[in-house]
Amino acid sequence: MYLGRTTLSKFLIQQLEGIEGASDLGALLVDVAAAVKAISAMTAKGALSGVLGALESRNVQGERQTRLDVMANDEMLRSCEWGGLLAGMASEELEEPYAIPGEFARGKFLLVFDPLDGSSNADVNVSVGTIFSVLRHDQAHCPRTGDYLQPGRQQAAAGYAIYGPATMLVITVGKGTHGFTLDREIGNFILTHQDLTIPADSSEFAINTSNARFWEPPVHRYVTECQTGKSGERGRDFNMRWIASMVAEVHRILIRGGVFMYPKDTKDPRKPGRLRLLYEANPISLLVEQAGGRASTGRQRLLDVVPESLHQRVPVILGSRQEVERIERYHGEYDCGTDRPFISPLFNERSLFRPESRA
Ligand code: AFP
Repeated sequence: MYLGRTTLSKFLIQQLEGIEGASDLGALLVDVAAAVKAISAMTAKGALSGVLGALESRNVQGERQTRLDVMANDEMLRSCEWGGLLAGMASEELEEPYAIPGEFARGKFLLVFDPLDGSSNADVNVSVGTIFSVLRHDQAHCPRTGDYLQPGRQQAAAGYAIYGPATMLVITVGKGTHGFTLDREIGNFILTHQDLTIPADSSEFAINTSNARFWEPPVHRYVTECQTGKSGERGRDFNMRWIASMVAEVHRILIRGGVFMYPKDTKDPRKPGRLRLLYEANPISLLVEQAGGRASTGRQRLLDVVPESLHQRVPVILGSRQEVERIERYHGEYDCGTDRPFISPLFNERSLFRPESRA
């Protein structure tokens, strides 16, 4: 394939050879790409679009919706509902799954998405994105919520768009992770990053450190070691990033390595993490694994988590394999109590986490 010349459609024809439902899956990804082009045009207008800012409404997460959230959601539904490729859709912005209107034929895939991840950043002109996951539904019945609750390892395809200085589409159909850059002059996505590969090792981590007092000890142990750098356990200095747009963090990791953490914390005991499993963690985890990285809850491979509800949240630790393996090891040592010599004194006296409260 030629970088800088191969279009998304041409690449998909070759990539999907031998995959079940190849032509419909390829056509669906082209429909998603069309939606992404329209969302890119919306976000590129910035304040000129008159759609920045938050609405009074809140989504099922209880989070304030932005006008762009709603418009991006509508765009995904309108672009993908009519092609006869989908049995149904689910979105971060919709409490219940979206039924394909009666006038359109139904297909054998489910599309699950976060239409505008990081949308709170749109007002300050920081990169945002669309994250999507494709599941199979080859049952005769209309999909019910339970049909969406498939572990991430069953995804037929996954991807994200990042609306940054350039608009890019990064996808996998299970044969590696590949990046396409939007050429606005011809309105086409062109292959620019074939077979993205995450370096196994890294000295860059991303986490919202304002939540440190709510973290479990293994996360605190890992971050403290990164912060003590050369003079500590790791013997080398680390760099930190936090953009508050998962898509932007993940894109950086796919290009140059690193680890992204939104771990389990005690900030809101009802929520085992901030990020949603079906339309954030699962598609991103498939892309990361297909690029040679690792994606974990800290205690389990993310793609093996069996969903229990449509908007379920999950702890997310992903990126460079060796760093994620180290964090998993720290969770294991904590859970079986062999981490005592390593954890910060903070967790000895005044700890939120006393041994009897071990996970
Ligand atoms: P929004 O879509 O509500 O802006 O949330 C973005 C996000 O889900 C994810 O993309 C970021 O990594 C994370 O939240 C940022 O969370 P903090 O606001 O706690 O930093």
